[in-house]
Parts: sequence; structure tokens; C-alpha cells
Amino acid sequence: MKRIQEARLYGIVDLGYLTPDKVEHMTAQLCMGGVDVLQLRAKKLAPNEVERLARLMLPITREHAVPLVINDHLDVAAVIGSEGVHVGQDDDVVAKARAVVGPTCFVGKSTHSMAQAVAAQAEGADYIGFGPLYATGTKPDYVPIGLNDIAEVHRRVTLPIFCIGGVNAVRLDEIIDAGAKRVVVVSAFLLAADVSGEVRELKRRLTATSSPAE
Ligand code: 3NM
Repeated sequence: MKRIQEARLYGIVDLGYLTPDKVEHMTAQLCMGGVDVLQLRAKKLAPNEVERLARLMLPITREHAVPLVINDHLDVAAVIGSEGVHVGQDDDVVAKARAVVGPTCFVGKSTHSMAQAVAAQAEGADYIGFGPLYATGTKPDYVPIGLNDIAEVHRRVTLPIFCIGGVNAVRLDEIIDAGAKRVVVVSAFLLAADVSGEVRELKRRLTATSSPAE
């Protein structure tokens, strides 16, 4: 299984962009393209449906040694034994998540400012999302934070930092130039005509830059 510390490219199967019957095919395409980690995000589905979809994804992600992360549904993550879980900005949420999912499941947290990023590290998260960099229809209610804090957050936070929100092939170079080592891509993958090809291209360009440890 790939480690979250080594991951550069994070994909999300977001049920805002595809119907449940497409989940397996999309999972396979994203994994074949080379995502290093994959999340299931289904804000509007009931827990039993999230569990059903997660169980469809797991054999595919495991075949590709890609960690599967469950968004929000701690009980689903615990019962299926996913490699990771992702939580939002609630207080003490990392500790609460760990209490449910146990020590072997990593916990990621969304952050939307420098202060939140530093706090998430103090709280014991295993990685953070940092964004949204740009306005995005995937999370429309959030104010974009831009690129200016990317370099500084990498100086102040030693956890893996996944820059998120509006990341696509056109913007990737300026995001990397701003200091990003890792990115999350949602709609630019899910809406691509050639999903695997799009993943492969972004992966190639990300890994052509320095290693995440540098
Ligand atoms: N979280 P896209 S931005 C799920 O800033 C999510 O925490 C964000 O989707 C955050 O690649 C975001 O389509 C949406 O812009 C990312």
C-alpha cells in the first residue's frame, strides 16, 4: 500500500459529478492513471449507500495499492477498514475520528487558512487539505484563499499538505511555482474526456518537480 507521506496526486470520487453506477469504472480509471490516494465523497448519500460504494471501490483501490479515504463517515471507514478518513473543520474532530477508526487508519483534515493549517497539525492530523486555492463549483460556498500562503504553510506545517480547489492542468504550473508539492483534483479529472490520460499527465508534471521532502 502506498503511504500518504509519499503521495503527490490525490483524486476524489465525488458523487456530485457522477451517478453511483459509474463509481467502479471511475475508480478504475483514476487508479490506472496513477492517483496516489483516492477519496470517496458523497455529501448527499445515506451512510449505507456510502458503505456500499466504498465496498465496490476497495478491491479496485487495493489492487492498485492506492489508499482509500472516506469523507466524513467515520463509522463507514471503521466498518469497511479503509486506509484513511477525511474530516472537516469541527473542533476536536481528529481525536474523535481516531477514537472511531482506530490507530491504523490515517486522518486528514480540511483547512482553509494558515491558522487552521497550523492548528490541524497541533491537533494531530496525518495530512491536511489546504484551500480552496481558486473558486470552485465543487465547494461553491468557500472563499478562495489564492496562492500566496502556499510557500509559508510549507515552512510552518511539516505534515503532507494537499493543495485543493480549482486545480487543473492549466493552473498546475503556477500552483507548483507557488510552492505546492501535492494536489487534490476533483472536477478536472471527473469531467475529463480521457480520465486516465488526464491523471497521467498531471502525475507526470507533478513528479517532474522536486521530491516532496525537498
Ligand atoms: N475541499 P475541484 S475545495 C472538496 O478547500 C474540496 O477544503 C476544498 O474540487 C477545500 O478540484 C474542494 O473540482 C473542491 O475544484 C475541489
